[in-house]
Amino acid sequence: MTGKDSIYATEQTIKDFTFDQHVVEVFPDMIQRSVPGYATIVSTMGKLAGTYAQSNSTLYDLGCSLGAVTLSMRRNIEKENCQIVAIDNSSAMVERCKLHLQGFKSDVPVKVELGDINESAIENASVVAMNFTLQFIAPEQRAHLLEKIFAGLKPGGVLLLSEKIRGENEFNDNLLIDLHHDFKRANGYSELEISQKRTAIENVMITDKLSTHHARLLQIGFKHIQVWYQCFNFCSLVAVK
Ligand code: GEK
Repeated sequence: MTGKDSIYATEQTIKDFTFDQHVVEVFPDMIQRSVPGYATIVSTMGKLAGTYAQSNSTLYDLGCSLGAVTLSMRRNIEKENCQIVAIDNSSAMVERCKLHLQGFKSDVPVKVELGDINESAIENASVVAMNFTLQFIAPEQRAHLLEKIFAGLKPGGVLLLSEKIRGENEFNDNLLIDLHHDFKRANGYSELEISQKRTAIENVMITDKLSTHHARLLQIGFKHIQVWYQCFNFCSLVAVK
């Protein structure tokens, strides 16, 4: 059972945000009230995985948290002999993810692994999903991780990448931040919760501009890059090898 996110509801000394047991307990509520369109993004990533999955290949869910994207991909895979590898470096997340996945039946095998995606092998992949995970990787490691993913993808394989983005300039960034904060208020977060969460996350989640993502993916060699979703400062794209 998971509950309502009230982690920052009381005034406190703010430490850097981590994906610990407290976060696991409220994660579905937290992400759903914080990320506009989360349910649409997860279900569409599943559909895209169904379209791009290749027979005899592996689909990856990097930074899987409780396995929402894994489940969505698994529901949509129709090709033969596919498996899913879901990886997260939070042991609390991985333990809960395994329990959660046991609640659903499927013929597609899933391996849930505790590990750092910077160190994990990506091999024989037709689909690699990173739903709001790259933003937690140190900026200087991002290109290397994406190069490894590109190398592990089969021709025609895809990266499904969702990210919180930074506006292209200060004015645009503030406009998007204001809209996002309004969204959080409308979902019941108080001013204190919004501001304390912002402080907790600012050293751990460094966002890139959409133009930075686009240029980096092109530079790495992705052939087609298409943003299919954006609401405020949250976007999701497909990059095809
Ligand atoms: C969802 N995709 O529900 N290696 C492995 N995992 C990592 C690393 C790393 N180096 N860094 C962070 N994580 C999910 C949501 S949440 C996004 C993803 C959010 C993991 C971290 O432990 C957390 O579970 C996840 O990436 C990011 O569709 O909470 O905004």
